Amino acid sequence: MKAIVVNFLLLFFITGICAQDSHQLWLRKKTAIPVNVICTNKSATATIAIKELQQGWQGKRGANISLLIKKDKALKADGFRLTQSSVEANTELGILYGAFELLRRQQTGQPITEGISNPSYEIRILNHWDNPNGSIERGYAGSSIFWHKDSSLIVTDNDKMLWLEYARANASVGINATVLNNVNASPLMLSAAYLDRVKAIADIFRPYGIKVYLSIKFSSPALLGGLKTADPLDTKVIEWWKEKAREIYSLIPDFGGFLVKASSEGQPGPQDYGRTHADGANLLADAVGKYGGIIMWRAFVYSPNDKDRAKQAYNEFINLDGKFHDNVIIQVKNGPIDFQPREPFSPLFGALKQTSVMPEFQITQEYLGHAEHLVFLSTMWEECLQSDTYQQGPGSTVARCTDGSIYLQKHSAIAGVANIGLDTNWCGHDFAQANWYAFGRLAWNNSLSSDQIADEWIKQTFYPDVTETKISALYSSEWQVNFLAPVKQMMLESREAAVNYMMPLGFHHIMSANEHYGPGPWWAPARMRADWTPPYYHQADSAGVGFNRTNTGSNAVSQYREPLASQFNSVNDCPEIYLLWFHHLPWTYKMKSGKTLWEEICYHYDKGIKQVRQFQKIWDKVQPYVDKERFLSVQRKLRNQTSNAVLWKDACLLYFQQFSHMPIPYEIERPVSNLDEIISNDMRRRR
Ligand code: GCW
Repeated sequence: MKAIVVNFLLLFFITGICAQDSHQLWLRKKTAIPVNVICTNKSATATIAIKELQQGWQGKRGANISLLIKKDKALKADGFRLTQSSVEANTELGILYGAFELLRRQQTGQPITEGISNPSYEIRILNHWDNPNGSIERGYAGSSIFWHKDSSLIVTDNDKMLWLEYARANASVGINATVLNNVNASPLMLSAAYLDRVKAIADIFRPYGIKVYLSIKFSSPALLGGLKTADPLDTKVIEWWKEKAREIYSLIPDFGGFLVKASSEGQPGPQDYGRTHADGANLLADAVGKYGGIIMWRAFVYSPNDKDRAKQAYNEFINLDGKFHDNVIIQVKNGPIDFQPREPFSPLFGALKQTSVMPEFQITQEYLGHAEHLVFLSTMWEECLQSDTYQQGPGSTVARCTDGSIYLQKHSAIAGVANIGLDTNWCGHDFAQANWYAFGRLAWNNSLSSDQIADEWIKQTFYPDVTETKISALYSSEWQVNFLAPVKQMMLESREAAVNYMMPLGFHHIMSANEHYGPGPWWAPARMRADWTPPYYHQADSAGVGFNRTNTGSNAVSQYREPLASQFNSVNDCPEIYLLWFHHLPWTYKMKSGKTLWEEICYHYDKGIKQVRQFQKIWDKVQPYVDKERFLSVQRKLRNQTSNAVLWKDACLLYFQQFSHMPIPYEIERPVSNLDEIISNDMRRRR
């Protein structure tokens, strides 16, 4: 018996695979090596930095490391300077971020070279779409960590513990702000009882440098304040917001500001009173301005005043450029429609030249398989950030148009719609944690590569626990070849795979209605607003498929700066990844590969399935390197992902075949379901 126990322990230590709790994210407990941290600052933030270094140090035993706050003109905001033996910064938060960077480099085997690191964006913010009853719009990882299911506002010890862990995780990647509630906002959020809870959250977040923001309902002065109107030019309304701001800032002196979804999808807004977005945003900006508050005003609007939804946000905002007050930032989704698996960048980026503009990414996978599919979104965000808008000549990337490199914007920011809930692993899927991580890293440095981000995340999240002597061995070990490399390859390919089996070649918005999981290109109930139905987007008929946004169609191409407008307009020059976004083409259209458009569509769906099957193989093979709990959970999800990918392929190919009247190429695996069954199952779910 004794021998069995000894053998078991030996195995445990050799492999180093202890059942790591997925709750720890990329911040797994380590066997720390002693270090001597020298720091005269005793603030709460500095104390956290000291503790983190002591608990996570993987460098030289007994090293001296000093944390120094000193004026350094090369450093921006909470940036930091690293040397072999110190972290220097202008602020305490800079020290904390520097400490986390030092630890990250040690744990990921990157050299500690001397140099500075400045954040790309001043505000790096998560948006939680959490409701006061604890539900989360488009949330797939359980209920809210901020609001209880029974709507109770009592702050429990468990709440405090979670908020602390959440703040620490965010600070470790440089996220410094968060919006605590849904953009489809309840007016309740601004009532005294709710503000008390917001204060409790803010107090816990403060040492970690996380500022709290709230989403507001534009009609709050009427709904909460009992006024007759919420007209932004009404003096009583103006007073109401000023008074509300005073009340909030007396509780939370460093309150960040408001996020606003107005005149969009049924939400009230300034347009209800014949006013503009600028009137609405400036009203709020003036109320919070004297306290240093910010208004993030969303450009996700699409009143059907143009036949092409993709053009509407640009049309509503472009003439308001320069009309917003300095503390307003216009928050723009990456693409012109709505977080689809692939969209070209929104033409508002770079086009608004005298207004601060911030990108909004969606970390939660509303359109990308929820918490069931393994999809690493970093590559999608990288694609958007690196897209060239040409607005100020070549090189005017979305990143540079929003981070202050090109335009003299007063504030710079970037938002990510969070994928966080009460699930033990926070995000529902163990690999969805990588998307939270990636958002933070890109917000800090918008030119990081997805390859580097995935590399860092895997090393910190799946690394076997190592000791001082083993760390270097591990970097040259088979772990890299057998685990790191294949898993990284899977992550980096995963978004393209999802595009292939869901919406390849520029298809968009053909998912099933409401829950946005699975295919639904047929869905078009009578009397439904057309631009909420898939046929509006794919425009399939016997003549062909795709949305004509060229100058013979909606002319959405004209919202892009040359040379892009001409490039997107020309069927020969348009990148094939956007082909059906911009063009309506015959099924027999000849693609660059020599195949017909129909064949190319078929091969893309098929490729997507092959890719996911390959992911299953990769994952099954890495079993010896992962703890059982995470291995089985990811394995099960990959199985679901594959069957969902097959459903996507069958549904889309069989549906579109009704128009193309062409055979599915014979070397491709045949559909395993019938279209009428797929549709009737979909309808049944909906009833
Ligand atoms: O994508 C759509 C979602 C809505 C969301 C909206 C928005 C919060 O389906 O659930 O509402 O976008 O971004 O406002």
